[in-house]
Amino acid sequence: METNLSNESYSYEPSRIAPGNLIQLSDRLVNVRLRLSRPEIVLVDGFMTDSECNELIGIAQHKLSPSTVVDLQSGGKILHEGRTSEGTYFHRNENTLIQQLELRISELLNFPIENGEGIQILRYKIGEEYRPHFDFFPEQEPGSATYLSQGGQRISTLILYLNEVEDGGETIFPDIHLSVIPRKGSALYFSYLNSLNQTDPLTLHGGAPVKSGEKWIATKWMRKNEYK
Ligand code: PD2
Ligand code: ZN
Repeated sequence: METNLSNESYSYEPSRIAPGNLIQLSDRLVNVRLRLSRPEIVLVDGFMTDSECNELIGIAQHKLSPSTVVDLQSGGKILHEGRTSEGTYFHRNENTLIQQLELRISELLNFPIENGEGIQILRYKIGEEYRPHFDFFPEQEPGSATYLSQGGQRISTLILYLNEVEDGGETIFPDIHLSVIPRKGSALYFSYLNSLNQTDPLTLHGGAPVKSGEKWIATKWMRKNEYK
């Protein structure tokens, strides 16, 4: 399969996320604030409590290391000037908070926990950014093979905003001219793989440089198949 280059060839399918302004999950009622259908983007408020956000930052902050990107030739992980944050991962089920979040995410997305990668935490300091990129793996590149062999292609991303950013740090979608301003406890979902294995080129996105304060997020990527 090739990554499609024109939006015309991506076929949009019904959202996995329930309709309505309020979505009742087993432990929380969350508020939908924005829905876009092409590309599919959903913004939800009240996904995490302030204390959950603080706790997640607290357990991540002592184990950060410089973020990497995938080298498309070798499949290795390399440092890159386009991604200057620091980050860390938690395995699925690693602790009680992670377990609760995994369950909540799987209920919001109506998708199995088993298809999720471990939650990634990122911290951006002033000037740090993640330049526009796709979260799916380009299938024609040799370096993608290792990643695709475990769980298949990524289908969607959920970004959880863990703090308020004084200035900058928006999640940007340059091709559709959209900026999402981080809000503590909110969740931003976007999906980019359909049942025909097409990937949506309109989901090019990035993390704009932080201008003042710090930015903390958690990212959950879902795969097409079970991820071990
Ligand atoms: O920090 C962000 O807003 C951001 C932007 C783009 C995070 C990611 N991508 C990611 O974790 O993939
Ligand atoms: Zn991304």
